[in-house]
Amino acid sequence: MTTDGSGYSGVFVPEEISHVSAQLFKNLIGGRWVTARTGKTFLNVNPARKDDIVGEFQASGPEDVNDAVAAAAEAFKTWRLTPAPQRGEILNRTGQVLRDRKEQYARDMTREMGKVLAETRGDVQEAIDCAFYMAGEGRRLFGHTTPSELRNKFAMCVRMPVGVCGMITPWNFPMAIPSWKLLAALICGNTCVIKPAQDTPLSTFNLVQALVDAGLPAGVVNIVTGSGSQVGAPLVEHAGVAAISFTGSSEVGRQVGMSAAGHYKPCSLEMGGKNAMIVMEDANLDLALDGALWGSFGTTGQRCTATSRIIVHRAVAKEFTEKLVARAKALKVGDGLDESVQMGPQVNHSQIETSAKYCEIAKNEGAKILTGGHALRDGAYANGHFFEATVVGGVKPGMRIAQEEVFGPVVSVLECADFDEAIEIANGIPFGLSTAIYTRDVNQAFRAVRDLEAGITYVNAPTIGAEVHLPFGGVKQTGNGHREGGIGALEFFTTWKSVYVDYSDKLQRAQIDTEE
Ligand code: UN1
Repeated sequence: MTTDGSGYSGVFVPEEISHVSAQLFKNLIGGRWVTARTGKTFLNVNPARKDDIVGEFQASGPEDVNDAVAAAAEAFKTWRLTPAPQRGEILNRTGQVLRDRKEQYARDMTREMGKVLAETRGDVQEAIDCAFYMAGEGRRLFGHTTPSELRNKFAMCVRMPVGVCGMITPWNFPMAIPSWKLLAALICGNTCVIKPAQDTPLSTFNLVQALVDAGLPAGVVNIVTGSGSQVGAPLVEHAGVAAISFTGSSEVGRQVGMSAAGHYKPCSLEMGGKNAMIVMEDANLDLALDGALWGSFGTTGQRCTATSRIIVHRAVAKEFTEKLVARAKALKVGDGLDESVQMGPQVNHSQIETSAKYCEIAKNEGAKILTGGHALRDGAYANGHFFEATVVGGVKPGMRIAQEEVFGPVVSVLECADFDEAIEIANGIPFGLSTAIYTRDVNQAFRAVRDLEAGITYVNAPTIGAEVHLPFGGVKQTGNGHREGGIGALEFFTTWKSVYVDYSDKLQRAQIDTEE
């Protein structure tokens, strides 16, 4: 890691740890890299090669959260007054730094998270896109003016930062998702404390290092690594934290939301999905197959937007399913650092256990594993958390395999008789993040856009592939009404102030003196 000294007061010295020979990473608090007050650390391990230790990170506790929040509160005093276009310049430079380091950061990410290099390059690219998009917001952050009901009175609404923002981020998009939160919060004038997932802290360090090297002042972003109970929960409850932005499971998100509500805190939750792709009988089947494969097995199925249900019209179901199974079987699974590999490992052992558990559940419910269904343990696979690309057939809408999020390379195929039934099946779940329809009938496509209950609908493209300048999030148990990306993010990270300027030089009473 490097620094250019701009606004950066700490010195990061990599330390060799004798027992694991791993680089030691410290928390970033008030511009200084510091060890946790707990004196404890944890290891970040490559999921493709368990003997490869990516780094040793701080297992922090509530006192470290206190320090980080105090630093962020101090930095807020000046950052909120830094003109937004200047904040935007720092984000613009951050985008350039990330672009220069894209390959290294992608390799670091594949090593800590497992997904293949093409995808980790995409993850870093998403942070680059976000940096440039949010940099531009520094010259917009539009408010609005509106007429006053009184004479000689001016009315306008302006966006204000909310203060110190706490962020809890997942391991599946370990740079893109922190970038959605951090860069949106920063352009709005907030300061931040971020707790990255314990499986993938390095990518957040890399993102924050890029911000620091681009000139971000000390204390504006602070990183505290550690567990949900020791760092996440204290962050949510901390009186000095004005807002919480969380991405993760619906189960944990629910706890985060309830805790934040108890502290009267705005809280943005982005949670689970059970995303459906509808394939109608008039679809371009080869295109739908490409989409199904990418949507289901990209990121080893570990996206909240992953295609996990394919609802196929019965007229084409047999042909589609046979071809899907053949293509899933042919996928090359392995270490994502090998450019020829198409699907990497799952992030940890517990995730492959979950995939295996759902395959069992599916079989017990009467569905059929058409290919896959097992962890890969032989030969080169023995040293990592690999699971076969799995297609489950004969799935009925009410089965648990069709209702619950697996977050692994396991896709269910369901048949439908017509468009209406496809929509009914697609909507018959507790989640509502992403959806897709493959059809060449424009009427059907627009009806799907209207009727699918989800935050995102794709026509003739799979359920993954959201771009940073459009709102990202979902309905039902996927979210609590907020959006990331685009101007949706600004809505969460700013609060409206209504401003009335009376230039009449006399007392005017709203709602009363209106008839002069
Ligand atoms: C996620 O699914 O967890 O839309 C985030 C996509 C990516 C982001 C996914 N741009 O697939």
